[in-house]
Amino acid sequence: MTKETVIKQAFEIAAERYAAVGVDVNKAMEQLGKLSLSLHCWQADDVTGFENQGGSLTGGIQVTGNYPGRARTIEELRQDILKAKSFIPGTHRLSLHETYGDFQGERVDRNEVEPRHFASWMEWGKEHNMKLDFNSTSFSHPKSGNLTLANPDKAIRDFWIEHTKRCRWISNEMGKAQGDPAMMNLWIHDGSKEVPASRLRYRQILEQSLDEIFATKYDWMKDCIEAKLFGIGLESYTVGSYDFYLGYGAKKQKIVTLDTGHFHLTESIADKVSALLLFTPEIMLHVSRPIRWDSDHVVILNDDVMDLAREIIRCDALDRVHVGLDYFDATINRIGAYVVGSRATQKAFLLALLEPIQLLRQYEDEDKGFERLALQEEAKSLPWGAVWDMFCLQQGVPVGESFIAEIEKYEADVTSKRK
Ligand code: RNT
Ligand code: ZN
Repeated sequence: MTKETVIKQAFEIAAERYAAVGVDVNKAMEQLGKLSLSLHCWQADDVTGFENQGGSLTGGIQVTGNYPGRARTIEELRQDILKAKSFIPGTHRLSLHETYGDFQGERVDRNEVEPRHFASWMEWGKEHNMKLDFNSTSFSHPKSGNLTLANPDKAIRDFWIEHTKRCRWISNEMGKAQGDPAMMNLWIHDGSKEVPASRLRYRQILEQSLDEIFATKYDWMKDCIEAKLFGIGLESYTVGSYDFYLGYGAKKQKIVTLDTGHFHLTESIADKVSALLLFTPEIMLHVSRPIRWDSDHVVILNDDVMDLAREIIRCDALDRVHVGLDYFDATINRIGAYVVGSRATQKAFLLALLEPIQLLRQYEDEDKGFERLALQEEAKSLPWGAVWDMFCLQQGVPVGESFIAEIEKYEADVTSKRK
């Protein structure tokens, strides 16, 4: 039997097993095909960007490892992203940070950036069928310090307000050019190592800065605000905590970004989805994998990601949830890291789409607790892998582990030669 025949036969059998519990596998694959991930551009170069080449990463975030082959230029980054994309089924977006502009050797400070610095990205995105999302960048800059938008020093605060306003403008131009709003994520690292004398003071300042930033209305971008628990060196207090942004988002109808690494480790992010959907317009996700802290390990198919995807599907909210990735691992092949994390996220959504939800809900309505539990358990071992393989085959990307050798080849031919 050829590999293709094996995949097809396994799929036929799987389809029958799923049909027996009321699940249409073709419909699930069709829905999965429409789910675009927003791939984070910063996995390929360890969050370096193209602004101050050689400057160190600040803002309480850290990349560990020094595996050879980091993308050093915009050309290398684009080449790596296209390579990664070729192993990920479906059509995806690209999330850029402000520091990834095409500055062409010009020194452009954060309060001077303009849409023209992203013109080549917009063309590139169009050419490769990748819509763009955007992020303002508060870290890795001489004015970053411990406080940016929440800084009592008006000069510094105004610098970052101007930066963030310009990032919204850029996002809007991206959205307009691609005929689809760009998601603009606002995450700042503001906080302190020790407990401040007034937690309130900085939050009041941040609220005012945000109001000023959001005063302009745009049609082609959507504002997302990302909270965090703590940063390295900023352990005692984070101005933009979850409570802060949840409150702000609910009050001002902004999209709250849930980064799966930004909560206490036993807190369920999945449980937040249905609550946010009731009170905020949409949800932005940063899918990541925290190990003991916000370590940004490569996403794998674990319970946290499966629970999260399942909740989104159970809420029938694929059209209101934007799935971005956010991790950075420099200890392994970086293109491999993209592919493993992206495919794991997609697998979680496939599993969610294959859940025999009608039958589970029927049991629940009938107060049949044992039956519901038993079916949930049985669903875990239904042959979803055969559906995943078929999805990859249909989408023209490598099935199963066959992408490993291809990434090794790219490493031998391209990334290992970057010295
Ligand atoms: C940091 C946030 C933020 C960044 C990126 C680079 O903890 O998660 O989203 O990871 O903006
Ligand atoms: Zn994040």
